[in-house]
Order: sequence, then structure tokens, then C-alpha cells
Amino acid sequence: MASVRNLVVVPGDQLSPILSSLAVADRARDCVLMAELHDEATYVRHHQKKIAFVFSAMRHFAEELRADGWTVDYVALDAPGNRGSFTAQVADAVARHAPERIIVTEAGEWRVAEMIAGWRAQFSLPVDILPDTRFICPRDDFNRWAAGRKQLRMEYFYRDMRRRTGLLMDGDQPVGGQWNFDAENRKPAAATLFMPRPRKFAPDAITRDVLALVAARFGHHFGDLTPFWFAVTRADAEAAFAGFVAQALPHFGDFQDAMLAGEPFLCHAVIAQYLNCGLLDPLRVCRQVETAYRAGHVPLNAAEGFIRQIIGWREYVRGIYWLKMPDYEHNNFFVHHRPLPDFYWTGETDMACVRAAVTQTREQAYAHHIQRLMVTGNFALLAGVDPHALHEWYLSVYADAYEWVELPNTVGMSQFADGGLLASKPYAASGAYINRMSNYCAGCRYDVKQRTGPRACPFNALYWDFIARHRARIAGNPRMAQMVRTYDKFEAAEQARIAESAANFLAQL
Ligand code: FAD
Ligand code: DLZ
Ligand code: SF4
Repeated sequence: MASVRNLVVVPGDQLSPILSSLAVADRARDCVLMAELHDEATYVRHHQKKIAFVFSAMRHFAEELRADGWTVDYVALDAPGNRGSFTAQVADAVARHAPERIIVTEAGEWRVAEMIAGWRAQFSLPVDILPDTRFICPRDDFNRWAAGRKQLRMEYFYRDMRRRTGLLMDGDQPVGGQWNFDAENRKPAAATLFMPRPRKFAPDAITRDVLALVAARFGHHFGDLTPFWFAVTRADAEAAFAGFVAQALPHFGDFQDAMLAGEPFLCHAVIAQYLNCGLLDPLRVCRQVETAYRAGHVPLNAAEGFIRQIIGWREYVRGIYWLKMPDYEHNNFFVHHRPLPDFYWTGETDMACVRAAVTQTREQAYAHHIQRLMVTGNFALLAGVDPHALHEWYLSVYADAYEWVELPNTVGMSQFADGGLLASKPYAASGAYINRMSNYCAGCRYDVKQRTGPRACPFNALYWDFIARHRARIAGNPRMAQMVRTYDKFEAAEQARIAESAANFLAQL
């Protein structure tokens, strides 16, 4: 091949035509490198659907770029000589194309950023690492916002993002006179609710090839590969999002925290996998939601709730990740070391709520936020599971999982392993919460009303045992102190029954 001026490296989570690396490149003289990598599919054993989704979306994006006049050097997983890592593939591409310079948009994950940091010395070439402008808050801006603050609360960061983007603002005031309408949200859903469904897409020839490849190479990984219905092109991801806005968004706020047996998606958008690999643009989807609100199609609590998840939580956890890595992943405030129970992989447990979350995770590579936070996350916290083992599980099993977003959600929000940097209190709850927000308990072998004994919901004794075990660590937290006082009022015999029930349950895990 003729030598090219610049080699533009595009990883599998940067499938956006507006990418900063492409913006500075010249399609007439530069070459884009994309590679399906064994190392990236296996650094944790990703769900089969996730690997198929990423590979197929990459292949479709390469087609999109070629149609747009770019030269793309695309290395498929089974291409002869594919050495399986970013650095090895870049080395081979440098040998093939003899570029003058490498250009890359900053990596989404610390691990990959470390590899890229070594390229300048390794290849004796200039390497331009450009900011990822798909995020609304540049990393430096987040660091400046965080500097000197004792507590990094999302709500204040979110208000700044509203002002910065102008989303749902009337001048310098929030639309509706309030920043946050969560008080109107959090309703349990009834089984009779009209249930929107995420738009599903039949695999085309490219996806069918990928499915065969993934079955052959990664068939031993967790998760069902088929039926495969994710969008793998920008156009289809946008159609899926338009379907959400029309059908589910009006109820998004109301039922955001609800769970229903047999309904994995409820009124959620099911778009994180598209946002995180670049098929959808975060700011653009928020603007579409604002337009739907201003046109009177969706209520304010739904529009505000949705926009907060994206310009608030999504941007905020990314800021925390880059502020605190690499140490953040090893936080373990409660000193929890229990291995992850097997039923996180098999779904074989009598706890109906956990079984439902794990089963749909295996089938769909998806569970919504409350299932992740208040079922699998909550159980792990109460049972004292090692937060790092849990982190690797969440990173493996969801189609939308990338470390920059998964890690702060797991270590910070779900496990409180950072001691409260991210969350104001541990998201620990007894079975009563799950019973209030779902209909799982009605079909469970355990009794959610019983606190102790062999038929009692395990979340109950584990919850009070968690309070007792960690009282020294949590009593100073104003939002937990009340629970410590309640525990203290239990009779000694009840406290002993709680300890015994929890110990019996944990012993048979
Ligand atoms: P919706 O509920 O419809 O929300 C819309 C969008 O808002 C999402 O697509 C997502 O982009 C954003 N969003 C919502 N909540 C969060 C949040 N807490 N942090 C960041 N963005 C948010 N999200 C990921 O994208 N990848 C992950 O690997 C991931 N791991 C998680 C692990 C745990 C333990 C927990 C508690 C949450 C995790 N989340 C993760 C956040 C959230 O659960 C998912 O973004 C959401 O369930 C994706 O489904 P959805 O697209 O239907 O979201
Ligand atoms: C998640 C993922 C997977 C499964 N496979 C690839 C791949 O083959 N090639 C690639 O370029 N990227 C892949 N990715 C995304 C990366 O693992 C990683 O999450 C991002 O590059 C963020 O730094
Ligand atoms: Fe889950 Fe307990 Fe309800 Fe069973 S009774 S579904 S274990 S909360």
C-alpha cells in the first residue's frame, strides 16, 4: 500500500462521524484503522451479545466511512495475522502504511489510554491524542469543578450542565421553576400498564457473519447470542430512539424505578449501548427530548428525568472515573471479600427478584437501572461481596458496559466502596423496597414479610445484619443513623435471630 500521511485509530466505542480524530483528518490522504481484537473481547469475558453488537456496529461504521470517501484498513477478528491487541494492530498498520503521525481520540477506558500513552515511544512517531468532544463536560472542566469540594454531589454538577447546554432552561432559570422533578417519579408499575417495546431489528448479512464468528470463538462466554435484535447502524439506533420518544418517554419518569416480572424494559430507553459506542449522540438525544417536551408530547417530569440521566449522571460518573482512576477500582470501604455467588451466572436461586434480573441479563445483555442497583447490587452489598469481583461481573454482562461508566456506578453508587464520594448513602434496602417497587415477591418462595427464619426473604435479615456489622462505619451518616437506632431498639433475642438467619443464609451461598 502507498504510504499515508496520518493513521487515524478508531476504537470500537468511537463509531461517530463527528469524532474529533476524524474532524482533523483528511479523507483524501489519511487512513482509518479499525480492528476486532481478541484482547478487547476477553479482558473480561464479555457477554456474547455485546461482542456481536460491537463487532457488527464496527463493520457497519467502516462501511459508512468508506461510503463517505474514507480509506479504512479494517482488520476482522479472523483476518490472517490479527495479533489481537490495539498496540500490535497499530504496529502492523504502521509497518503497512508508514504514516507520518498517529491520530486518536482519547480512550474511553484507563486500560486503553495506558496503551495509547506508550505509542509515541514505541513507534517513534508523533501521536495526537484529542479530547472526546462527544462528552458535554471536558475532563479538565470536571476536575476544576471537583477541586476543593468536600462532596461531589451530582445534583450541583447537573445544574451546571443544564446552564452550559441551555437544556430545559428559561433564560437562567430551570423550566417549571425546579431543577429536579423526582418527587413526581418512582411510582410502582401495574401489570396492566401499556407496555412499550424497544424497537428490534432483524440481523442483516454483516450481522449474521458476526454472529457465526462470535458463536465459534466466544460461544463459551456468558449470555445468549440469539435472538439478536440490537440496532447496529446509526440510522437504526436513531429509529429505535425515535420509537422510545414516541411511546415510552411519556411514562419514563413515573415508572423509572418500577420492576415487573416478565417485563425487562418497561419505559426505559434501552439506548445506553448505542450512546456508549457512538451510534447515538448524547446531546442530540437530549435536544430531541426537549423538543418533544416543548411540543407538548411528553410531561416535564419525564423530559427532565431523562435529560438528567444523560447530562447529569452519565457525564458525572465519567468525570469521577477520570478524576479517581487508577486507584478507584480497588476501593473497598466495607472491606467486603465474599466471592461472587454462582447464581450471578446461572440464575439458579430461589430469590425471584435476583433470578429475574440474572435471567434477563443472560437473555438480553440488559437490565434496567433499578434491577442493577436495588436487586443484584443491593444483594451483593448486603451479602458482603467483593466489590471488584462484582465490578468485573457488571463489566462482562451488559451490552452497554464500559469501565468509565460501569465502575463508578458499581464501586461508588451501588457498593459505597468509595466511602461516599459519589453516593450520599449506601443503596442498601430490605425486601420491603423490592416488594413496593415490583411484583416479584408474589411469585417468590420466600416471604417478604418475615424477617428471620428459613422462609424469610433473605434481603431482610441480611439488611439488618449489614446495619449491625457496619454500624461503626455508617452511624455517622445522617441518612443511615435512623436505621442504626431502629436496629438498636430490637430486642436482644431478635438481634440474635437476625444474625443467625443471615449467617445461615450466607453459609449456604
Ligand atoms: P434509561 O433508564 O432509559 O436511561 C437513559 C440513559 O441515561 C441511559 O441510556 C444512560 O446513558 C443514562 N443513564 C441512566 N442512568 C445512568 C447512570 N447511573 N450512569 C450513567 N448513565 C446513566 N450504564 C451504562 O451505560 N453502562 C454501564 O456499564 C452501567 N453499569 C451500571 C452498573 C450498576 C451497578 C448500576 C447501578 C448502573 C449502571 N449503569 C450503567 C447505569 C444504568 O443502569 C444504565 O445506563 C441503564 O440501565 C441503561 O439502560 P437504558 O438505556 O434503558 O437507560
Ligand atoms: C468492548 C470492545 C470489544 C468487545 N471489542 C472491541 C474490538 O474488537 N475492537 C475495538 O477497537 N474495541 C472493542 N471494544 C471497545 C474497547 O474494549 C474499549 O472499551 C474502548 O476502546 C474504550 O477504551
Ligand atoms: Fe426478592 Fe425477597 Fe421479594 Fe423474594 S421475597 S422476590 S427474595 S425481595
